[in-house]
Amino acid sequence: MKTSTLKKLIGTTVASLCFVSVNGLPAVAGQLHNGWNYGIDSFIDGSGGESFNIRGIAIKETSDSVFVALTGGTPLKGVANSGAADGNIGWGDLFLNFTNKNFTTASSQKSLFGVRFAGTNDSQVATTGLYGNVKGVSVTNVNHGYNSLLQYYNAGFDKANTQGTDLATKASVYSYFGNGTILNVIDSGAKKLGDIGSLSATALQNQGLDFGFFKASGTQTMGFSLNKSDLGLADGNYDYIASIFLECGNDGVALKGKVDVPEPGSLAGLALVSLTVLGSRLSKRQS
Ligand SMILES: [Ca+2]
Ligand SMILES: [Ca+2]
Ligand SMILES: [Ca+2]
Repeated sequence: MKTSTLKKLIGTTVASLCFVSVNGLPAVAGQLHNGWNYGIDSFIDGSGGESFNIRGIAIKETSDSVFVALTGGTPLKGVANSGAADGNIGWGDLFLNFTNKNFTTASSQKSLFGVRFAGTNDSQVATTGLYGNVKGVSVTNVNHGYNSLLQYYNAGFDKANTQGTDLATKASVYSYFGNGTILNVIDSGAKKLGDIGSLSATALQNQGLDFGFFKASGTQTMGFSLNKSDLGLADGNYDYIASIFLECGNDGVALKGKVDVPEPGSLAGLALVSLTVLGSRLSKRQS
């Protein structure tokens, strides 16, 4: 086969891969840019200033991994604060809700997934990682925080996009979280499903992350990756809502998206295999 024919074939394969990937992206929610799905948070709803202000969340999926990125003013290891029991206020845990029920229902039924990615926070699970059978519990009371979401809103933070662009109104936030206790870390009864990989701002940038496109870059950008197979989902498309609050409840953000779990040996998988084979043939020919 001529090299030009091979190149054409590879071109076709790449085009069909892109087509598959476009179809796998969320249809309604989020703001898509360069393979990432973004939820941009209000810039003026961080109680206590920029150290406690989230600016955005973004999620990207590949065939086997899910990447999560966060940006704002809160460092991964939190901020020293004498009002907190452990002298520090930082990030809570990230929750993933695939149930199509609201957060409070999914939490009380222990049907959330959760990720502890901040190794020094007040999570009730011992180590960082992905967890299943998750219920949320609140640690706002030991982090100089809000007793309820109602109290947070009444303290002057009734702004647009307080839970990001996907839960833009207070009514939609109350409908999802209720207006009571802010459940912000994984409870101790959760089951560990797998480890996560920590990702620096540079590593995320290399994955195409660009909060700057939305003028939403914070001074702190961090993230992690998890293995899709650790979620234990059968092949199919799954809508989810991802959400996170700081330990004090001083800010939070949510994102609606879709995860595609491919069937083993599916079209995308086969296309990827043939692309790899063709690519290696081509490079052999050229060498
Ligand atoms: Ca914010
Ligand atoms: Ca703390
Ligand atoms: Ca917020």
